[in-house]
Amino acid sequence: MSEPRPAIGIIMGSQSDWETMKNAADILDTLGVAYETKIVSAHRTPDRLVEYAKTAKSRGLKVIIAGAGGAAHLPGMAAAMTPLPVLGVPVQSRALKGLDSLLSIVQMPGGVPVGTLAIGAAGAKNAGLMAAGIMALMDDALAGRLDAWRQSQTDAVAEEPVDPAS
Ligand code: RP5
Repeated sequence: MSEPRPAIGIIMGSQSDWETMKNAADILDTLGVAYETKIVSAHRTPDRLVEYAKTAKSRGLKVIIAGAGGAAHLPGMAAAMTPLPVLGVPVQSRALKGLDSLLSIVQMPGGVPVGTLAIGAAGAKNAGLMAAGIMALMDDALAGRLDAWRQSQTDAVAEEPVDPAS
C-alpha cells in the first residue's frame, strides 16, 4: 500500500531550525497526519523557495508550516507565492532570543497573511496542532483523534501541585 500523500508541508530556513520544527512533526506523527519536511532558505536557496511555494498547492499540500529565525523572511515569502494557509514559527535566535524572528514573521502587510505562532518549541507544536485542526475540518477520523488528544492533555493535569522529587 502506498503512503498517504502529505497534506502538510513543514519547511525551515536551516538544518539548525529542525530541533524546533521537529515539535510540529512530532505532534503530527502522534495525530497520524502525513507531512513532508524540507530545508528551504529564503536567503540561501531562493530558487528552491520559489519552486516549493509555487507548486505546493498543485502537489496536494493543504497547509504549510514555515519556521525560520533571525531575519525570518521564509514564512512571508512563502505566503506571497501560494494561496495555501501558511503558519509561521519564529525560531529562537541566539542574538535576540527570537524577538527578531517573531517581528519578522508577524508584521505582514495587509493582504498577505501568515498565521504567526509563539517563539520556539511551543509555537512549532501549536503550528502542528493548528494544521491538524484545519485538516480535521475535512476529516472526521482525524477530528476524533484530535478530540481524544485534547482530552488526554486535560486529564493529565493534576488537581493539586506536588513537591518535585528530591
Ligand atoms: C535563518 O537563519 C534560519 O531559519 C535559522 O534560524 C537562522 C540561522 O541559520 P544557520 O546559520 O544556523 O544556518 O535563515
